[in-house]
Amino acid sequence: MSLRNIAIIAHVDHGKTTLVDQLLAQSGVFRANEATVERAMDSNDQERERGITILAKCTSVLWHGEAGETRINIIDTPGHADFGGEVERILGMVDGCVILVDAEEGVMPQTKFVLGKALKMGLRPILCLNKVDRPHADPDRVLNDVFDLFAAMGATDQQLDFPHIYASGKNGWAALELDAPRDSLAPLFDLVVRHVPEPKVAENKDKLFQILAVLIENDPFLGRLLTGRIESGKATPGLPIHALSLDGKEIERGRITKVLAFRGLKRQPVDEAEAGDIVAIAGLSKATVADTLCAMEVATALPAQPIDPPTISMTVSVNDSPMAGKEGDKVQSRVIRDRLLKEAQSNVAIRVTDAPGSDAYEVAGRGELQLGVLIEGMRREGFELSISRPRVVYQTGENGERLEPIEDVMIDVDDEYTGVVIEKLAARKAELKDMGPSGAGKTRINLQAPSRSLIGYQGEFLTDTRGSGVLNRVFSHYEPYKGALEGRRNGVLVSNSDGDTAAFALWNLEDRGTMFVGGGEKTYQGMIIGENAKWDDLDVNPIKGKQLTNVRASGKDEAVRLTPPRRMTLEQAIAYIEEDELVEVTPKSIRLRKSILNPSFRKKRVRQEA
Ligand SMILES: Nc1nc2c(ncn2[C@@H]2O[C@H](COP(=O)(O)OP(=O)(O)OP(=O)(O)O)[C@@H](O)[C@H]2O)c(=O)[nH]1
Ligand SMILES: [Mg+2]
Repeated sequence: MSLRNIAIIAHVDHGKTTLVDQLLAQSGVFRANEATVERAMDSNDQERERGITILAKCTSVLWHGEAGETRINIIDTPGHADFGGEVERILGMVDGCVILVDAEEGVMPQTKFVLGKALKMGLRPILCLNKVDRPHADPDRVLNDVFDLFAAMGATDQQLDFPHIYASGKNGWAALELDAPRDSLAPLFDLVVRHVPEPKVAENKDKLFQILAVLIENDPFLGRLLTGRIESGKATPGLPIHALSLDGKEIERGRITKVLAFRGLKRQPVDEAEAGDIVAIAGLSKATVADTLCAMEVATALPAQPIDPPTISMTVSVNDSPMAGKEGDKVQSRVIRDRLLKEAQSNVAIRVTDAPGSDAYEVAGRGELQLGVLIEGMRREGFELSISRPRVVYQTGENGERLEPIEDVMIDVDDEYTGVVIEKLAARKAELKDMGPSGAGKTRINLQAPSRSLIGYQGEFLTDTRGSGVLNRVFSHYEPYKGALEGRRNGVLVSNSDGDTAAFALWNLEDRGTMFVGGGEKTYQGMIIGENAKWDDLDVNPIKGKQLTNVRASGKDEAVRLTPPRRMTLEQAIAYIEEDELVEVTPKSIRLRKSILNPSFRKKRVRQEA
């Protein structure tokens, strides 16, 4: 039986996981009762809730097509830039890839990013113009754009001659021509089998065993599982192996305890797997991604892409607010530390170090969303934490100068909001690259901006564009530090007392700004309860209202009608706070606070020059 290894790559939400669902369904791996779950590969809670893929996952199908029977290993990759660090390593273990592009949205920043990686690895991608069913889909325009993109990215002649296919993953069809029948994904399966070569390494079957670990996870029963494509030899349970780091140092010795092959949504222990196949290996406990697992006789590591360095970090510390310990049961510094270290072991993109000060840890990762996912996960496990404002991780240039990460930003907005968006981003030291109409009264704006200036911008952007704008960003490169930036323009309203908020008191405060809390909620001195309409911070009393002698409304206290408070998600809260503020996270609440609760010890906010 022949074998193919492919990865599905695309910009976030262009339909990778949905397509994989249908590939699984049409190859018959679901039993009747399994077929009902949408995006079955997005199997963890946060993936399902957020509707995005966080972890790359492997699956495998048997396809009986025009070329007979073929096993196809398929890797579904995350499209969001925060989780894109693994894509390059994943592309290293496949022999082909399908690049999906939404036929309505067209080429997006992450399309460019993943295509660039694929071309660099020498792969010959298959272009899948997806979501052709969408009302404004224009697959031929998008095909042209992608061709230009291939050319602009220095594709070889062979790569430029890429095959393309039209599809609606959701509706389960693919077709080589727009007017061809739209009845199944068979044309895509057959194209993969025809166009993607068999794994080259398959000829190394009789050599010594070697595999490069590409994905890592922890299984409650089997312990650490390392997934990769067997580079040479055979994997069999019981085989003595050792793990070598990138530089060839031995990390540990052990034995393979299980070899797991991917079969649909399941993994199946097998007695043997050969060079070329993608499997998960159990048995080692220290080896990680980018390490080589190999027979004892092998002394050199396989070449690997080193792990990308983290770009942002934040301080995680114990919750020391007056409400500490009331809502969660994991509150001690030691428990937090153990949990963070455990995360860093199985998530190669996260780094944890002790932070200055007591009971605080520096957690670094690839973006606000990635860190948000970690904190949200901990919160659900019962943790209480304090989180600082994220900072970018600087690098040092050759001459000792400070370098900061710069991102490509691509924005689609209704024409009328173009002005405000450009103005805001210019103030954040973004450079306009180009802009132009993108159809239907929208403008597309391309910029480059320091990552630093984008922390917290998303929320403001949505407000400025009345929720109609779409902002995409992806890491580009490092540049010399661009100088200080203007901070948040508004100050905050800070509670000056402990107790429950009173509706009347809040009603009185409404003309000061926007409230973050409603009536009857717990508050404490130093807690941020709203945004001041002015630039400075204001200590206010949300507990006791002044006598409302001048109010002639319907009279009764209970009749006070409050504007609904602005509720922030965890990520929004983390992005909102300033240097001297914290987010208090518990299983039940997300509160904003001043790091110093007592106003007499707090530094006054200084006016930011506009
Ligand atoms: N109209 C239409 N919608 C689709 C199609 N395929 C997927 N979608 C929708 O697009 C959204 C994103 O789909 P996903 O499959 O999660 O996209 P993804 O590429 O896996 O996203 P990430 O893994 O987060 O990068 C979902 O709401 C799908 O229902 C399609 O062929 N047509
Ligand atoms: Mg997905």
